[in-house]
Amino acid sequence: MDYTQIAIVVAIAGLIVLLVLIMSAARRKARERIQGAEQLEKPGKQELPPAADDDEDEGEDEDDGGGAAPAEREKVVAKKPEKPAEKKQPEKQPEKDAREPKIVAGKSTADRLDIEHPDVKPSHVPDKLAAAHERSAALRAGLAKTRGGFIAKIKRLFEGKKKLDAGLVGELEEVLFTADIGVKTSQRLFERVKADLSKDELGDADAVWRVIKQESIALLAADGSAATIDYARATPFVLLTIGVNGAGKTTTIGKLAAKLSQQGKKVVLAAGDTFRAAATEQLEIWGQRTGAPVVKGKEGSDPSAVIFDAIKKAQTEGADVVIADTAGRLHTKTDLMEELQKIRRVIDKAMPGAPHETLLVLDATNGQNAIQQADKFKAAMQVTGIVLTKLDGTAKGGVVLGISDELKLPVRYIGIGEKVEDLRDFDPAEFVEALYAREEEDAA
Ligand SMILES: Nc1nc2c(ncn2[C@@H]2O[C@H](COP(=O)(O)OP(=O)(O)O)[C@@H](O)[C@H]2O)c(=O)[nH]1
Ligand SMILES: [Mg+2]
Repeated sequence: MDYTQIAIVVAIAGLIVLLVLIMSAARRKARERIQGAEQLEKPGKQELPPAADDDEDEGEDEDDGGGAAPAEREKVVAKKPEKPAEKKQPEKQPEKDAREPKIVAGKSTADRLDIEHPDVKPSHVPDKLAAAHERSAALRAGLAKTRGGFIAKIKRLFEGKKKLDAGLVGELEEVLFTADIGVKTSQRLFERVKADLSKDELGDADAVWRVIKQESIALLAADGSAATIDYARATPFVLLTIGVNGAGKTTTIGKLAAKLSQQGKKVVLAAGDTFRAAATEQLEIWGQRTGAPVVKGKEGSDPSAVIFDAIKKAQTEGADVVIADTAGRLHTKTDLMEELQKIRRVIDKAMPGAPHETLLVLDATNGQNAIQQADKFKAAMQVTGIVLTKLDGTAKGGVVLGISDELKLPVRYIGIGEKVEDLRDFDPAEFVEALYAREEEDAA
């Protein structure tokens, strides 16, 4: 019987031990579940850089399961408040994530407002707008002196007047004719204004401005001024620059080489101004800046031969564009025009059909003299386009109207400063807007 009692006691003790074991296992499982839930409450935790503290905590928790000492428990409890603090950052994440799909849906005004949040705006859009704004502001600044000249005079005529009287029409005629637009072109502009005025008896000042602007754009856009040069038309595309000394040929070539290189075109420069050693050096500096090789000859050597070599080099190396510089003045015994004609013939020998563009470079500060110069060059050479430089340094920018109207040649580029970006494709509408810009726009 004693044995039976002992067996019962042992069985009860075994049961108790088993019960204790089951309970502690259940407790551990319950704690694991709570911890799992806490982990789930921290979305994006995996994306965060692993925090060393977290790892240590987990290690301690595991030890707890094996029966942690009270001191250790306290440590764990003391560490707990850190968790909500850590959670603060990830908690923001879902808010942001939730906002993004809302924007896609774009249902409410609030959502649309969210679209305008700087984080969400496509970054290139404001950049492009800012660049365009900068471009037109630079052009306006470049034309400020011209605007202060005849444009300001016209504006003063209209000040405080809504209607034009006969006296004012006469004054307008005078201002136009004394501007550097040129007699013929001024007449054309004025006739147009008068014709429009006669329709409505006396037109208002705004209408006159509109007519002058429209007629200016029409003048400038004629003869293909709006068309830019198609450099892909030939390979290599041969561009010859001509013009008097100091007009800005070499500078324009350098700026153009920079622009074309930026577009990924391979450019070869020909130092065709062999008259002065300094001219070649000037071109070489641009060559170094833009990475374009410069073909040169000795001082006083045959410019035709230098340009011929440059075209051959471009052909063998697969270059896209050859830009040839020329002298603007020669030894008195040599005629510049004859020399240029020879250059032209030799270029055609090097590559039949070339040059593909002959740009006459004119200095805007010369005003009406630029038109007279152009007439001489045009008589000797097949000029295909005009580059008008130094518009930034003169009040005579109106000459561009006369050049377009009288020479019947497209203005390809304009120079409004000495930096690369100051050589601009000529856009008649953009130019006229900048030329007649109001003072408020200047301040902007
Ligand atoms: N302000 C201004 N200066 C210019 C412009 N284009 C050329 N120049 C300057 O005019 C001067 C003569 O230019 P250059 O290219 O040597 O004339 P080239 O003799 O025809 O080759 C240089 O000092 C240039 O920096 C322009 O658009 N604006
Ligand atoms: Mg030069």
